[in-house]
Amino acid sequence: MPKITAAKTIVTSPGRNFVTLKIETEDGVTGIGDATLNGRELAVESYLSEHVIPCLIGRESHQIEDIWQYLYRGAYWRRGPVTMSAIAAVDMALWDIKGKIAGLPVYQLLGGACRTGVMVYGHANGETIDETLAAARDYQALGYKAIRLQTGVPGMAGTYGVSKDKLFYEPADSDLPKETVWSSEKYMRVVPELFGRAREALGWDVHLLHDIHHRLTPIEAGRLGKDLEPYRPFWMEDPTPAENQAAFRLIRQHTTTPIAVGEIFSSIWDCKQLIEEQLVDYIRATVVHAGGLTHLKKIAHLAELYGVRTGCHGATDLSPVAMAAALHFDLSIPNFGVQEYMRHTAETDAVFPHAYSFADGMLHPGDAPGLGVEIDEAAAARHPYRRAYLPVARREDGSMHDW
Ligand code: KDG
Ligand code: MG
Repeated sequence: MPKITAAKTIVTSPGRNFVTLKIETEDGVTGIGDATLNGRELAVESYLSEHVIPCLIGRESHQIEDIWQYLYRGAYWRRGPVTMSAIAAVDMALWDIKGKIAGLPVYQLLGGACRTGVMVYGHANGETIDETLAAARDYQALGYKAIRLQTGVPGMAGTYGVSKDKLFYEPADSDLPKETVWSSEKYMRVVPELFGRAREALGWDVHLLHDIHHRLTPIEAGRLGKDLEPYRPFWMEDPTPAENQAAFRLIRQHTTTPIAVGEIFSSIWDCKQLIEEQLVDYIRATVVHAGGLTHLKKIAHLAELYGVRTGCHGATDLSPVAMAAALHFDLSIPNFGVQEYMRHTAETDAVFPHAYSFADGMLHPGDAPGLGVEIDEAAAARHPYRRAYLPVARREDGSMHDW
């Protein structure tokens, strides 16, 4: 079994920051993993360089589960986004190496394809409902079967999900956190209107999604879900902060609008009650922030028992390496729901050449051995790290709110 002989991190910013771990075996096979944690990139980089890489050298690269357990249990300090993103990067890189040695794409190692492709959703957004609907029509023209709709809220500048550049929404765009203003009352008036107009303009043969981004109280979320029911949304995402998993019981009592949660979860323990009590319909934990493929498989298997499907996070702050890993995972599990897909810029794609491709509303990871993504280190070096924070939100009276 090939031993790990070297590992290093690569930090690059082709339009936005990415942290990549590269592991090499004694046979010269290399694998890469994504370790990007938006706005906290160097914390994960340092955790990897200072605390993880020294423990990897000399280990058997094929022993993916044992290395996962070693890094998780062996740290004593468990879970949390920094630790779990670092473990995820190691895990992805080891699956990549195993696939390259086997000469197989990773989805074959995970059990083989359960479907012909991975249905993805794109982000349509605009300052006004008309702009959002125009963007949604562009996505329909590109072949998308599922579209997320976000619109500006009258009377509020800088609404979550509304970008300057239509295809490349990027919220982490300032050297210090930008302050935005939030009003749940104003927001809750505009979203049902958006969905009503969307059904008139786009018809019923397209899945429509919406991200609340942790902004509402449980009872507010229950009311918004009820108001959206006539328009049959595919899901409402992150309706309320999820630290208190029991809070979702209240939302469930009031609405049949499906609920998706989990993009900021880092382990199966964050999902456990939501899944076991069937308080959500889609679990959005993703490969880079929830411990890699090894851990995400366990979350998906638990969800399968309770009829919960997956809907992995796939914003642009997940690098093409994490996107590829998610696609191998999505293709191989029975309870896949949908995959988020925000297109990366051409600059990012040039740093991370990849085998996955989009056609007819679906992504496919391709059949290159391993994950099917490489990092062009010379191109990466041309884009040095730049500090970039996500915004923060305050209510109209100046008090802090969840961004
Ligand atoms: O880093 C934060 C983004 O990934 C997040 O704001 C995007 O909520 C998001 C989504 O659903 O893509
Ligand atoms: Mg989200």
